[in-house]
Amino acid sequence: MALKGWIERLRGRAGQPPPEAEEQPPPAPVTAPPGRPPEPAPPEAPPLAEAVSPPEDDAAPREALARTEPEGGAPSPGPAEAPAEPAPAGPSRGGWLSRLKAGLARSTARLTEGITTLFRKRRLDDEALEELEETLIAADLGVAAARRIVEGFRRTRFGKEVTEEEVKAALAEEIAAILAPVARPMPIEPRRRPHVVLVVGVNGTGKTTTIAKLGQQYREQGLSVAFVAGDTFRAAAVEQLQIWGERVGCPVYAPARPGADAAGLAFDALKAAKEAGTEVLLVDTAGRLHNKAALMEELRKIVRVLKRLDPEAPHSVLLTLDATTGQNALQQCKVFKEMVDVTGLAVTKLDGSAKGGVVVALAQEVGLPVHFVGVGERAGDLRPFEARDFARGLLGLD
Ligand SMILES: Nc1nc2c(ncn2[C@@H]2O[C@H](COP(=O)(O)OP(=O)(O)OP(=O)(O)O)[C@@H](O)[C@H]2O)c(=O)[nH]1
Ligand SMILES: [Mg+2]
Repeated sequence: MALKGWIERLRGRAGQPPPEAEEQPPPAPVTAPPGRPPEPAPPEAPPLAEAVSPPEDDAAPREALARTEPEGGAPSPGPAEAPAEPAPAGPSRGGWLSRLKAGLARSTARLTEGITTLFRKRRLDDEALEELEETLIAADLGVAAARRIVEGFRRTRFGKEVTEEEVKAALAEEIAAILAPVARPMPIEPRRRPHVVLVVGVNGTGKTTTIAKLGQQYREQGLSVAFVAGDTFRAAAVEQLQIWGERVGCPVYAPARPGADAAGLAFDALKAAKEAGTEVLLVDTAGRLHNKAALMEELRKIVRVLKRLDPEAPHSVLLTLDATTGQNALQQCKVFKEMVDVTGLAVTKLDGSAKGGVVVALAQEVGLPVHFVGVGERAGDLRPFEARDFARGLLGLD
């Protein structure tokens, strides 16, 4: 089809009613060929923020399936949300542990400062345990977890003289015991073709970046991956995902125009991904919590239309939480669980936060699986959550 006709068709599609209003599922807006498999990301690509220009005309119709290959040419500034660094391959386990520890440094400082002064040459008496409980609450572990940990200390170490190192090691053990039940990897079943992951969360919590990081990691595992730019109202959000798609070699299903129906896009994208035999489909969404009712309706509608094509989709609903928001993350869990069937969490920005202890509160009080933690903007900075590593990292232990 000639380009002009194709764009006209896209424009026409944008004005159609949402898919759930129709008796039959709507046709895919575009029959863009699936094309050849994506190329791996260039190992030495320029910094992402400099790779692509912002769109000149936000209102211009876009392709519904955009395959963005890395381009040459002079770098120019990108959208504000674009990550600042390229995405290298994931670090070794040793490298990751030191990165995790470094990322958690601010949280560690907050937690251990109190402990250091508290337990120097002291017996673990009632007063000391009370102070420990306060320290843990101040470090965002939450009242319930703090109480549980202190009770553990009371049972096993009450009245004994303890060194600072002993206290830290024992705390790490108690914390790891709280975290262990929620430390579960996100199951991906490529045979579903595609396994659909709906990524939800409040604005700025790291949805888009998490999608990009996961996309890169799954690609490195040899899976075919595509993204859906479901935050359709913000042209910059679509652009940000397209930049990432280009970088990590994943096709991006984008709306025909800003503001197009997100559920319609999700439906069309899943249909096209099925036809293309894509193994993992990562769906970005809007996070406008200030209009909770509208967001709930939008997310539920996305889920409903996905189920028309695959009754089990979305197979995962990943909620991203920004660790810097501390206890607010618990509230966000509650709100999003009301909206959609959240299956697991990704806790981001632990590197910028002194509130990493909130992961313990989440484990104790919410109990949803914690699939990933993020300690930076690079692809390798998002890793599966491991209870012991995290607990020891939080205490600054190797
Ligand atoms: N330091 C740090 N920054 C992160 C991490 N994860 C994401 N970010 C940054 O946080 C900012 C927001 O991330 P996005 O992925 O755009 O968040 P979003 O949820 O998609 O935001 P909206 O699209 O506005 O709803 C970006 O600048 C990311 O680079 C992390 O683990 N550590
Ligand atoms: Mg986003």
